[in-house]
Amino acid sequence: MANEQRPPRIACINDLSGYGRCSLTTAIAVLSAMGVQACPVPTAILSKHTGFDRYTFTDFTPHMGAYMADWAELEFDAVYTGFLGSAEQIRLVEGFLAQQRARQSTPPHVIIDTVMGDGGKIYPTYTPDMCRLMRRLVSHADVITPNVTEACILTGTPYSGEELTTAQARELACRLYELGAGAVVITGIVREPVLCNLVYDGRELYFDAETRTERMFSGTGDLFASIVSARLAAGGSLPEAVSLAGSFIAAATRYTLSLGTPAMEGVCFEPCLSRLMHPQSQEK
Ligand code: PXL
Repeated sequence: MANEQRPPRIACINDLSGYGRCSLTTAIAVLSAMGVQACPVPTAILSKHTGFDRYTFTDFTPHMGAYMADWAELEFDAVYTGFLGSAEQIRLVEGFLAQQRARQSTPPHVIIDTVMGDGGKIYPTYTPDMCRLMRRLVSHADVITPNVTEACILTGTPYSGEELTTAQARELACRLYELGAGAVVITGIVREPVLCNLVYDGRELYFDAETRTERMFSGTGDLFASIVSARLAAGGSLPEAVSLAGSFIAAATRYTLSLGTPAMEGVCFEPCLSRLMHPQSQEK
């Protein structure tokens, strides 16, 4: 739990994509707006995210071990992981989690955003060995936030689109939960006319619904996991965190649609950040 003398502190292990609003640029902005100290561990440095036709990619794996070892005396209220670019990085994250657990009497919240794919396709950087290690990594999480594609990959379920019946969604959530995380949130399930996030903690299962907008934007998964991580680190409950994340993304997406910017540029969330500044006062 956060030390009352300072803001909550989160280690954010994710890539830095210079353009396109995702991963660390999103996490740092959102956490800061929510009064949480964002401490980044870059996994890779890209000029733009991989949805663009052209980008540069610099793998940060060789530097991550020393970087995180240098943090051995620091204590984090949460560890939040996103895009991991190699099998070695997944092992390094496991080591960092073990280091943090060994240090602290109250272990950190662990939020693993299983960034592995989208739209039924696995990202080209993801190898079968990384999938195996990611299945192992999620067993250390308090909360995992896969989209439907990632939920299918993790559970070996054939992907048949983002639209799921209640029975299919329940089956997917139960199979994910069996991988060992404390709670599972499957994001972006289409249940016309709404878009849902399914929450399952081994006891309760429910859908948190938002109005569906006509277009989808990249980086919404990063917004979602960042908001959930910040609320949990600040002592909020998972249902409250999921509801805040869903309503923020819906509002910021509607605003972005009104601007007419390209989907690749992500959600223009910056002018909306004030909605996150006092989340307790935000009603749906
Ligand atoms: O938003 C997920 C994400 C994170 N990091 C990189 C990406 C993407 C999605 O395309 O390319 C580098």
